[in-house]
Amino acid sequence: MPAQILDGKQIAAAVREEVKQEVARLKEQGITPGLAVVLVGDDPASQVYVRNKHRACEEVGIYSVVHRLPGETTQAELLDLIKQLNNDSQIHGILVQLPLPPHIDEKTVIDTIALEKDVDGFSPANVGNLVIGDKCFYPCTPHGCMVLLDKTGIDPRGKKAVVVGRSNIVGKPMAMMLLARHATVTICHSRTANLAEECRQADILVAAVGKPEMITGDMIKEGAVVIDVGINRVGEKKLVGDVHFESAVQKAGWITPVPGGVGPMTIAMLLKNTVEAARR
Ligand code: NAP
Ligand code: LUD
Repeated sequence: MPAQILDGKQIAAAVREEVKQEVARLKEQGITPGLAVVLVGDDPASQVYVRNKHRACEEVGIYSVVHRLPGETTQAELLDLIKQLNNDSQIHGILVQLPLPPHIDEKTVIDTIALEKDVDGFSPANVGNLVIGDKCFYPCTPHGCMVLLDKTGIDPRGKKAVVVGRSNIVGKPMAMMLLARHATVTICHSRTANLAEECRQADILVAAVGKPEMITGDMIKEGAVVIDVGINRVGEKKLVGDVHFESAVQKAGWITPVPGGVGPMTIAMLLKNTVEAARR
């Protein structure tokens, strides 16, 4: 029997509806949550994501400002803008869309965002809090994956989870969040000796690699939950994940599609974090 679909698009819509109601309640108390998104340069994918974030904010009543800066913007100019946003009382969340042009140091930029406005959850202090289990912002993409599991009634406790990819924005925080929910977690990467063998152990398999369709059905345990974080553009328009959907759907118990899986959840979690920032 083919896998059931973890419908990110639908679950994200339900989350946005919840957020909309929370925003209405905050507004009654005189607080309008505000998000500033900063986009440097004209990367086409980033433009799509930033536009979607802005639209999602408007839909739920979050005040949203997008700062579109030219690719030649200097690091000093970008840091000045972030400092200004740090001091802007209408802005509760600040997100600098990645990747940045090569002449700008991502770490310096992220370090400049005030901790209480770091709705991406990328700053060292926030990551530290995540690791030790203190109050923090959950990075949007792994948070979205966890909510997909929760809303579907899949409890990671005691399950074997394998995360393929160890990036700071997806793989590592994903592994930490699954661990916090009592999964037994393995993290795989480009030097993992036998990736297929590791993946076949997984009750929950998360792919965040950035390699089109590299996780194939033969690498998946019968009935596993497969979460495909990958977004890869192949050819002119086609979007595929890191998982080869056609073969994986025959083995998995649950699987996320691409598009319509993790992507919309990432945006919904950004809205949630922005409301949380405003509430604090
Ligand atoms: P990244 O920073 O490029 O990290 C990729 C990870 O995959 C690295 O840890 C790398 O290992 C590992 N890797 C590369 N080739 C591998 C191989 N052959 N076998 C095993 N592991 C391998 O990417 P990212 O930012 O985490 O993003 C991953 C994917 O998710 C991309 O397609 C990205 O577009 C997508 N993404 C989607 C969302 C969303 O909302 N849906 C959000 C963020 C990212 P090493 O560390 O050893 O190099
Ligand atoms: N930088 C992100 N860079 C890239 N997919 C996203 C993303 C929505 N600072 C910062 O938003 O959280 C971030 N914070 N990221 N990403 C990737 C990553 C960042 C990726 C996909 C989508 C956000 C999304 O909406 C749609 C889907 O999967 O259904 C498809 C949209 C399309 O490309 O047509």
